[in-house]
Amino acid sequence: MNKNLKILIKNQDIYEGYTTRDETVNWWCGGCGNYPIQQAVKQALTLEELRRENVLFCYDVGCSGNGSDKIEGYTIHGLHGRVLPLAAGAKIANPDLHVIAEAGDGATFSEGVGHLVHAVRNDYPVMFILHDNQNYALTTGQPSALTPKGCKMNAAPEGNPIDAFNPLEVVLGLRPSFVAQTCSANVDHMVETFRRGLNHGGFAFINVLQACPTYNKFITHEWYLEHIQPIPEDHDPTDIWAARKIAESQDPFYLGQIYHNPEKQNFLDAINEMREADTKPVDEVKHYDVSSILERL
Ligand SMILES: Cc1ncc(C[n+]2csc(CCOP(=O)(O)OP(=O)(O)O)c2C)c(N)n1
Ligand code: SF4
Ligand SMILES: [Mg+2]
Repeated sequence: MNKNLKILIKNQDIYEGYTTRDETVNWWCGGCGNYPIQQAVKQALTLEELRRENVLFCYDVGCSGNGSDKIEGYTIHGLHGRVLPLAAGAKIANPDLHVIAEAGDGATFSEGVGHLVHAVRNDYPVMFILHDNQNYALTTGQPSALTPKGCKMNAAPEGNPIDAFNPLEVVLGLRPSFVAQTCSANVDHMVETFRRGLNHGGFAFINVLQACPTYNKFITHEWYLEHIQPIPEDHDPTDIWAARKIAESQDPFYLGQIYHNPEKQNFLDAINEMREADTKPVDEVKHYDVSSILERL
């Protein structure tokens, strides 16, 4: 039996802790990549033996963000494009939490692009999962900044007239500490990538190429399986120029650890050096007795 499967069976209670039992939740469309992404997140947490009380899930708005009703645990479901400041604030206030932020490509590269830039620059210790389905899915398939030029979408029936960003190239230009790419067509690969992101200690940017067969009809899991390849074994992830070369390829899309800068100091280490304090912000929160206010309600 494979080693991971043995650990998953041994830790079944951890996995079950994240599993919603509510039969009334709305589900995603058939064939949607959000299912295997959420499955892989739960497996990665189980393999790392991280119980739900030690984890905070921060969700943006979108089909991706609707993962918040389909998982048990501490969750914040924020405004569109604003998940990263929420995640960073929660992590700074309570550094012992493992903070996972998830957002769509529309939120991340349009409404929230300023937050992304500063999350990478500050190296907040957060694992960030980009659900890269190359469209604004929840609002029914409009082109996003990651939709390839020429794609016929809702609100662009003649084809998207504008070139897309390459998300990896954008982030590599910001001096990140961790950049990886994986795909919703490969659960095992996502699990390994998320485990690496959980152990990173700084801002782990993980681009998940995600199938959305409803609005990006040609980008199915079958299509991805023909267009993805592992990063060549001789790739040196500490070499930024090699990373840029890997990132620019879109056929194939390379899966794996594209870049890693172990020298970068994360935000918490940087501020702790300045504060010279031996307390965490969460230790400094005062306790107030609100019982008299509650009695008046
Ligand atoms: C500030 C703001 N702008 C726009 C919207 C409307 N809106 C909600 S979800 C969404 C699309 C989400 O697309 P994406 O972020 O890629 O997530 P996906 O649904 O594809 O997972 C939009 C435009 C909003 N709620 N708030
Ligand atoms: S519209 Fe796309 S992203 Fe949204 S649930 Fe359906 S397949 Fe998934
Ligand atoms: Mg999207």
